[in-house]
Amino acid sequence: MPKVAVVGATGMVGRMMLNVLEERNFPIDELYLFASAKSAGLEIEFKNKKYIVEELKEDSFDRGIDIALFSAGASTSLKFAKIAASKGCVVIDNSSAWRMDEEVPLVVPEVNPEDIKWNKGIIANPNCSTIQAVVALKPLDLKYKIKRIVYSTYQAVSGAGQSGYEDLKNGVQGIAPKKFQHPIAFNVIPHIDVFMEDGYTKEEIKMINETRKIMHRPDLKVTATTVRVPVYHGHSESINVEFEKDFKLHEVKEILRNSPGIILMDDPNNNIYPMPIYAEGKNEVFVGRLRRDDSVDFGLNMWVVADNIRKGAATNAVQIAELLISK
Ligand code: 2RA
Repeated sequence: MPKVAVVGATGMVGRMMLNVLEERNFPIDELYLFASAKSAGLEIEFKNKKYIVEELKEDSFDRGIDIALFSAGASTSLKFAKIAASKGCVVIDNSSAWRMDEEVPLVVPEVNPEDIKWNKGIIANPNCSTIQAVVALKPLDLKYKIKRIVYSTYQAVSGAGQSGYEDLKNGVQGIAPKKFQHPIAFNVIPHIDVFMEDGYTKEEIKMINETRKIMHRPDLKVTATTVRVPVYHGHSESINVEFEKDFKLHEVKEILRNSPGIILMDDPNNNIYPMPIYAEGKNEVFVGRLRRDDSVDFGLNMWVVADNIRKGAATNAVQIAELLISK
């Protein structure tokens, strides 16, 4: 059984990683919890046993740790992932630090599990909004070959961490935001992460580049608009896809219904479609509102929702760890 570490164990995603490891009964010989000096000494319970959080240091991985799940931000990952890998540990990193590095596979287990084979000690977990999109798109790309994607996202405040969550909670009582640039309560903000020179935000660029890398389609035409909405948990996405080949809507539904990690929720006559309040706490990607886009030859509109802290982060990371130990 592997020795496992969670780095960033006290954060929102780190705690969820522990929940998911426990729920899925991931085999663990020894568990180590790391965080910054500020959180060191805190106690966290895992499988009815209390663990003390340790400060992450350069020698933290000198104990034969096999797998480390990192969710402590890009600067921590840049500093410590290579140190961990040099000691024989495989790092599954939830930050953006390594995602576009050519030496690092970027993996969604339902989409490109084979890419874990060429890891050199670091495997990157994609951005939450990308993960749920590619789970829904990959089976359709295999059958009809995607020509172009237009993403429009409606992203929950928890994607911005605990402080994003607090901004919404306080905002409904009229308290000014600390994390976001504007009030998020009773508002939507078309701005996630920083603006780049071309007018896109970094979140939008992540969706574009990561989709291409995960789907092995470097030239795929993709564009995105990413928006923060006053929802605690669960990112929603309107995805407009144009295929090379024609499709039948009933076939698309059948493919999605039978694809791993997807729950089809598409019964408009009964008001059934995915929504964040239903996706919260679940590990699957929910897909609905499927309809033809007749403004192009072979176009499809879809609505895709998932729990951003689970499938968009912790669950995907634990699934990668499961792939590693299943080899
Ligand atoms: C967000 N996608 O929702 C980001 C988190 N990685 O802010």
